Amino acid sequence: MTKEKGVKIQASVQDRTMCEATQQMLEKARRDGVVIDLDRGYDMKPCPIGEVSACCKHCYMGPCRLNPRDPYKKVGVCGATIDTIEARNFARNIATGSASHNDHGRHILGLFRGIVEGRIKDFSIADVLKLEKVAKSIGIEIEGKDVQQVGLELCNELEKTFSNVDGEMPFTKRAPKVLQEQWRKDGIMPRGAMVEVMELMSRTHIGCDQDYNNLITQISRTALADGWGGSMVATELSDIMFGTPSPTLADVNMGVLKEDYVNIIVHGHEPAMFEGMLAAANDSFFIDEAKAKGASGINLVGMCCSGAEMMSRHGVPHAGNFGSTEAVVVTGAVDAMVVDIQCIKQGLAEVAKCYDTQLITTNPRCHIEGATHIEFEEKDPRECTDQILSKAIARYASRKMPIEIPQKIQQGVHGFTHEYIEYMLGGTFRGGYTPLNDNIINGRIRGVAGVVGCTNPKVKQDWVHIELVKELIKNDVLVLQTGCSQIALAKAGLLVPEAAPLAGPGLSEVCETVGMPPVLGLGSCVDNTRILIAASAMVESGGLGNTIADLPVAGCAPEWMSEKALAIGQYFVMSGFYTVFGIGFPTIKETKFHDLLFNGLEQQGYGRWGVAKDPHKIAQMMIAHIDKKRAALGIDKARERTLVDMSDRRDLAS
Ligand code: NFS
Repeated sequence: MTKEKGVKIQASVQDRTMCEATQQMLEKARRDGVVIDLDRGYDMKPCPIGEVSACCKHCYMGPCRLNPRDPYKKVGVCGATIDTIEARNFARNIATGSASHNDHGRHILGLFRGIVEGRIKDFSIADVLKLEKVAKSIGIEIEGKDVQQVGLELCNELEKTFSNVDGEMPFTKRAPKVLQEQWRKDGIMPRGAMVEVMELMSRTHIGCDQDYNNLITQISRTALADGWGGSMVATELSDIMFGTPSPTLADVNMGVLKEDYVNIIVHGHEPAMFEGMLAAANDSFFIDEAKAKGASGINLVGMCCSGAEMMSRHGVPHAGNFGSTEAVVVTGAVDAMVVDIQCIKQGLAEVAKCYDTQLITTNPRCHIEGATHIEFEEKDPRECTDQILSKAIARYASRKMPIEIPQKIQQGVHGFTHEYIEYMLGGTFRGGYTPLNDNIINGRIRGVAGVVGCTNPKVKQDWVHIELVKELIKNDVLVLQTGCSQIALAKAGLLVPEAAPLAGPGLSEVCETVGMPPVLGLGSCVDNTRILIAASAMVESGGLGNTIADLPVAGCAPEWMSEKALAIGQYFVMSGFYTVFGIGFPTIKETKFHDLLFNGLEQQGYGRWGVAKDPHKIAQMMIAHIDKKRAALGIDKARERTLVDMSDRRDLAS
């Protein structure tokens, strides 16, 4: 076993993570002499200049470094100011984040086209109603057309999401009218993702766009091309092909691994590969094969975002979030770790080697040195999945490692969607967002928050997520979640209706009446688009203003780390959300570019950015914003009255 050079292990495992299963595995890794990401992360001292984006390496006259403490003292060799440097760096982060989601969305569209054109036989359309609803939402006439024809027309229309060079991205039609008008007026209505990313990359070349006020337009257009483009295409088409989730009970945490089973973890972002694995793992041939080798069966579990999707759609157990992907291998119980794209740490290769786990890459976009590559193709999924199953069974049969599985497991309800929220609050006959809006107007629900995104080993894993969400619900803020944040709260036991008493009096009353948890899990990171649709439906329902920026809502990525998270944050801001990031932000507070992001955009009628490290401070900032919006809508008084009523009622009862 190897120990990485130069990594000093000082902090206790409790300082690294809130997750007890991950603590146990971190302890074991240290005993075994294996260094995993949680220790590498704490030991890394980030470059203080790069951390706040005060350096530029866009050309080879540099790299140029400015002084973060006195950012206007110097300029780059070409004369670039701190504002240009920060804006260009931010732009490239957004370009990468948006490109990642759009590449994923384009891939999902390719699969959908293969199905409707009859070339791909192993997948099908699972939700015809949703297909028709989505088609209608972007103006496709469905009357008298069969499923295949509607599918084909939807395909051709959504292709524009990526290939348009002018015109408007199809799903932007689903945004509130006022917001669409604003995007047009400000020249940030996204056209096609490829052209937006290309233009942003070109404008950030040395000697091109050197006014941060002009760069922000293309930054915003590229970010919107993510949220209202590739991410939304991925969510909607995945629902159509694999089924729209509805509340499903699922187990979360490392206790989902079973010592006497062949354990296979799928970790990544492509639901098609996971769906293919699920079908193959249920094949009696492989189950018999596993039994012949002494196993009780095959145990397929997920991690990270595609894991969150499979949990929502099929109740597939989930072993943990981004911060636990290396730690879970330390159990010795993982026979195969199967990965596709995005958020896959290269460090997995070394840890997998130490514990004799099969690390298998499956996507042509993501190979890892030291891993076995078995490519997954939708037109012949079994070619890949069957090889994986054989390798995992063989590894089970020759297990040499001692096995230690943390006995931590938590049940939760996952799989809420904007469609289900509509049904849950309104019922089949009067489904709609009116009951939610009414509860916001009468003050039982103070506002709605989206809490999403990664974990980051710069802070104690899960801690900021959990503290923040607890504080929000205590203050009657309904919380919608996705991705690794949702898993953090699921492990903490908040995704169950029984968590209602942790909420404030108004929210808990609504939860108890409806039988829902105060924290609703919506799925993976691309499923953040469900929050955009839900917010648009709230505007449409009436009583809460004319655009998303009027709503008493806020968003947060408490432990963000990726460029995708920045792209998501920017599309939320440009859709009207106040969006707070934990950890830190790649700008310097005293710069004009920072001021534009944190104040200027709001003055233009959009949302704005916020940043704070402490979860209680973040909660205060989000609640203050929600209250500001309530006051602007004139519904702040209603809430005061409701709260007096509630406490009066309690007084009477005591
Ligand atoms: Ni989203 Fe962060 Fe990754 Fe998913 Fe998890 S780390 S930006 S939540 S798995 S994409």
